[in-house]
Amino acid sequence: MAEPSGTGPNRRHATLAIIGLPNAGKSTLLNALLGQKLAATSQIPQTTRTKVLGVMDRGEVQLAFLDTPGIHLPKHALNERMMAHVDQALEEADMLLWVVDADDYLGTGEHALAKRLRKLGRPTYLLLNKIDLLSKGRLLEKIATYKDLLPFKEIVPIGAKMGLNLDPLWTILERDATQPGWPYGEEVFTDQTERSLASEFIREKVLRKTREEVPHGVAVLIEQWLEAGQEDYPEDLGPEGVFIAARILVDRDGHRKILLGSGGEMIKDIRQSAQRELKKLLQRPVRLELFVKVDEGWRDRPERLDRLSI
Ligand SMILES: Nc1nc2c(ncn2[C@@H]2O[C@H](COP(=O)(O)OP(=O)(O)OP(=O)(O)O)[C@@H](O)[C@H]2O)c(=O)[nH]1
Ligand SMILES: [Mg+2]
Repeated sequence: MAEPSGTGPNRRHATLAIIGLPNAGKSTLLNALLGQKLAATSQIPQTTRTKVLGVMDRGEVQLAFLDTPGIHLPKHALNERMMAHVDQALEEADMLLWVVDADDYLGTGEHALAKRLRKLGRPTYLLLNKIDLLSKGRLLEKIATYKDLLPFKEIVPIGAKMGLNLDPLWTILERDATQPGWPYGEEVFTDQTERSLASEFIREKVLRKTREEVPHGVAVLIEQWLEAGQEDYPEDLGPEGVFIAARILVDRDGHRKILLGSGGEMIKDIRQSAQRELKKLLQRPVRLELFVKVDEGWRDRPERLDRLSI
């Protein structure tokens, strides 16, 4: 019979916050570590808006990873809430994984974060990400540039997107996870619901297909989630299917027009790729319907942010 969680005599754990500036590759790393997609990723900075838990049990060790929004100066209430998620993760974590884009230069954002982490004094690992974009010589230069920024526990070069050099990272984390017991049951993989994952994956498709100001003003609300037997469920979807209707909020009418695209081409494309992804996620037939709605100023309305669980 399986041991109940936390009771094995040698069981230990660590809670690790994955932190850093926007676009460093934090969510890509979370997905790579978990071997499954949990977090939306895109080339647009500020993709992640909340804290996302992913739990991995490896032998006696349980590692609880917290993906977080990229650290930036908040312009809207939305961004303030995003930064509150970072604060919370920093509070909860006993170890920090600071992900940097090693292909980018070390700037004021990194210096500000280093200062904050120095004060916090938590064991911090520097993950130099995107090593696929660097020559060995440049990587060595980068290590030299970063190494005196903080007394890092370790500096590990990785390539989250291709899963490069994750084995040494696992070895280090398993070695250093020393908190007694397991906080999560063996069945716990994430704190995200199917609905929240679905809305994030739909938003991801929007981010990947739009540019400039549009992605930052987009949010997705799941309006309907119907299974066989429920009223209005389209019976031709079969007994295993799920019908999902989602509303895409945009900040202004110009953005709505961009999202629809000429002759509705853009939204059709987004719908199709999101529907494909949701089928993979839910492992069942999915029919997705999308509606685009202008909700000016939603990023500064607390009740809207509550409804979006941000
Ligand atoms: N070349 C390369 N690109 C990567 C790597 N890891 C991540 N990326 C890309 O970097 C971009 C940002 O990745 P995300 O994982 O969304 O970054 P993030 O740090 O979570 O960003 P925010 O949520 O906005 O803070 C995406 O286009 C990724 O595909 C890598 O190892 N190599
Ligand atoms: Mg992210």
